[in-house]
Amino acid sequence: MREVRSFCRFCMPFCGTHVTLDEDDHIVSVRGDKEDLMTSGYACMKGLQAPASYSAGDRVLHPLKRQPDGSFQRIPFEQALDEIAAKLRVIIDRDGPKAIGGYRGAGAMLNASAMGMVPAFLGAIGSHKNFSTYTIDQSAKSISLGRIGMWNAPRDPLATSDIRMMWGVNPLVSLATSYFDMTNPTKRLKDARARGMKLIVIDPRRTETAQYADVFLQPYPGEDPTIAAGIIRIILAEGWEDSEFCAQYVADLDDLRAAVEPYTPEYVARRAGVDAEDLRKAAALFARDSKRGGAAAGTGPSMSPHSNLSDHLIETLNVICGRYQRAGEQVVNPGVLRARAPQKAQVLAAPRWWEHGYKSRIGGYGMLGDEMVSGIFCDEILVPGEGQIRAMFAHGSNLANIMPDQRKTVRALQSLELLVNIEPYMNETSKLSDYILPTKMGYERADLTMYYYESLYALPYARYTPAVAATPTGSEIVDDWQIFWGLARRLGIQLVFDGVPLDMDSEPTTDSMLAVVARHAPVPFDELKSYERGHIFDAEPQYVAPADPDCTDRFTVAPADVVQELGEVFRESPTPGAYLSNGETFTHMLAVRRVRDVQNSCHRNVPAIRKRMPYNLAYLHPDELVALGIVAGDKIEIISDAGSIPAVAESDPTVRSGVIQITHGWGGLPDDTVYERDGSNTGLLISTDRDLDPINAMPRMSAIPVRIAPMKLSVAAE
Ligand SMILES: Nc1nc2c(c(=O)[nH]1)N[C@H]1C(S)=C(S)[C@@H](COP(=O)(O)OP(=O)(O)OC[C@H]3O[C@@H](n4cnc5c(=O)[nH]c(N)nc54)[C@H](O)[C@@H]3O)O[C@H]1N2
Ligand SMILES: Nc1nc2c(c(=O)[nH]1)N[C@H]1C(S)=C(S)[C@@H](COP(=O)(O)OP(=O)(O)OC[C@H]3O[C@@H](n4cnc5c(=O)[nH]c(N)nc54)[C@H](O)[C@@H]3O)O[C@H]1N2
Ligand code: SF4
Ligand SMILES: [Mo]
Repeated sequence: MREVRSFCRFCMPFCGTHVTLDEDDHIVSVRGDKEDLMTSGYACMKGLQAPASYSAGDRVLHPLKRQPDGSFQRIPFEQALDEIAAKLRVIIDRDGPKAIGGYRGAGAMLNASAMGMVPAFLGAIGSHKNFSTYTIDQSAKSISLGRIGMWNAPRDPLATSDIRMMWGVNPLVSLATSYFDMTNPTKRLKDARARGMKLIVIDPRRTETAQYADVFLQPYPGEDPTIAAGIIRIILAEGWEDSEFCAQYVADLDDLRAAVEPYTPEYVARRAGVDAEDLRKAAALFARDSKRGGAAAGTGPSMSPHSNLSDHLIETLNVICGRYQRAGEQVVNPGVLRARAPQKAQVLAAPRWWEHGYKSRIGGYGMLGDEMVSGIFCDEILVPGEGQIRAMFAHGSNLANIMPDQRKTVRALQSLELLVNIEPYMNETSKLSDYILPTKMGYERADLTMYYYESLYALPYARYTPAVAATPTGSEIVDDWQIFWGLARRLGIQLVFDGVPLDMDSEPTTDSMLAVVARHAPVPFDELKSYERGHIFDAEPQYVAPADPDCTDRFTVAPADVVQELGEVFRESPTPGAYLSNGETFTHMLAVRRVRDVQNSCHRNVPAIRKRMPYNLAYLHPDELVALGIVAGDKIEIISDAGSIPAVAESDPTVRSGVIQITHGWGGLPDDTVYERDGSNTGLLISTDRDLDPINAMPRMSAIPVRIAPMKLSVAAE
């Protein structure tokens, strides 16, 4: 037995750990490293269960190929690549490169040598069919920046914030939040509050995070545009905005003022189910009583209808209150692995990226960055015609489980000529795949802390780890990037990884891939590797520079499409308890929510976790249970206009009345699910045939109108 230091790679904080290995270098146990520079010993249940997770019974130990009878048989890795490359060549010759697609999920993103691979591979082929979970997550953030414009320096950092306003985000559980600190967030929040920072939380649930709030609004889900418009209206009416900043940098403040005019405190309070006085308290605390710090949303607003409008109005709070760093102020995290960008106290006018360049044949949706939007993923596969996707690489994403509209997703995946799943486990997507190419798990590979999202760290921190654990005995498992490199070589195409062309003649190593990622670091790669616990690279501070003298760009807070949607929202005026959707009436709102024990669809294969959480419970306020005539532990059916799922009801006083919450990532394939064994898939309640937001095609994944039927009744009714 021996102990080594490394970091967990199950989710974004990458907690520093001590890993105990047996004589074969397999993991025996994991514990948090108290001396870790960022996470100070924090490690969660999921991370501590890594040994059980890595050796779970459904881990795929060899490349597998589907047989005509649906069973899977081992196939040597190189042969699998030969066969896949041959199929790709046939499809590309026949249908062109647009028939090849890729989809990245968390398994691809939390892996520095792999995360750039799908775009690199598709780019080399010449296909735009590059998707990721970003567009069923918080893609609204890109739309806000694209329409408001961007301050060329960071928002006010946590260290100097006297206020934070959190909309539908629960960092104390999700540990994955932008614009906070995801490394040990409970400690960070306590520390910030101890030095006087105030907190406003807006969430239909009194969350773990909301326990620390100075002002807490508990609205119905889906009312963020209403509430944000109401708060903006109060701020502007009272003159609490930063008028100097607005005069200099905001082009259309009067248009904004006019657009939010109908959103009076009384109207907002009635509609959103909050107290008008609390709304005023939130506005005053944010804008009048605080000078620095800002507002940001998580998945709550970004998964509900009008996701882009919500995020736009939330970011607008930062704009009108001038909550950005100014010239001369220190940039707290200028980055380590990425090249340092110039930071200037100036605006870059709204770029509206999606209005230029490639548009999807489905719905005319444009690109977000270099990605297509997930809301049309299934139709890109199912709808015949020029550009139809015929082959798909799922990379670290359990598509058949986590995509909204599960039945349609399964139908789409089954209709493909070729589905390759790059994935360590026999999950729902694996079961539908033609080839499963299993990969190493975190501790089994060398890695770097996040580079693409490194700005989410509160400090300029980076860390390298070697592979510390051996892959399972007798397995044939590779690093993710080897799959793409091997296929590209067979197809005779040049891979460009993170902007650097790879040698296509002799295979790189994982370290050489990581050296590419780290090429902008302030120290040579070998020095970076030598810091056993990583390093905070603060030797050369960066300061916000003054604006370019000729810069005249301004923020646009009230562009025509935003004003129009705000008008539509006003006209919608839903009635709590009687929500109309697709011609039917529903009594409750289903709101998304994450739980501590699992990460999306992962960790369901760990016995200790299943003991705590055998299936995904449906949380309701105790009064709601009484009103429904049920008790905790009763089985219910949750019915939306798209489908229905069974669940066991659980009493939870933190959930607002009128709201039901159940986490995603559970259930098996649609016709092979037993709730007590598998849980339920909430994607069955969502349609991607309708209810897609404009621009980002975000499906309605929260604020879903539902009704709840005790299971006995529904069985009798059948
Ligand atoms: N343990 C664990 N951690 C995770 C994950 C996990 O599955 N498990 N998933 C990871 C992923 S992929 C992501 S993207 C992040 C997400 O991280 P978060 O965005 O923090 O996700 P949640 O913890 O679900 O918090 C969302 C909150 O939004 C509230 N909400 C729901 N609907 C609405 C609404 O319409 N308006 C408002 N204002 N609030 C609403 C919910 O009550 C909930 O408290 O978490 C990551 N971390
Ligand atoms: N209804 C509903 N649907 C949702 C959400 C919701 O709140 N409600 N949330 C959405 C959000 S925000 C997100 S981000 C998505 C999450 O969607 P996914 O990212 O697809 O979800 P995960 O279950 O985390 O899947 C990650 C997969 O990567 C695999 N994996 C782990 N490590 C590695 C590795 O090193 N290499 C490879 N190749 N694979 C690895 C895991 O086994 C797992 O199957 O779900 C979305 N879907
Ligand atoms: S799974 Fe837990 S231990 Fe691992 S990085 Fe995430 S929070 Fe840290
Ligand atoms: Mo996510």
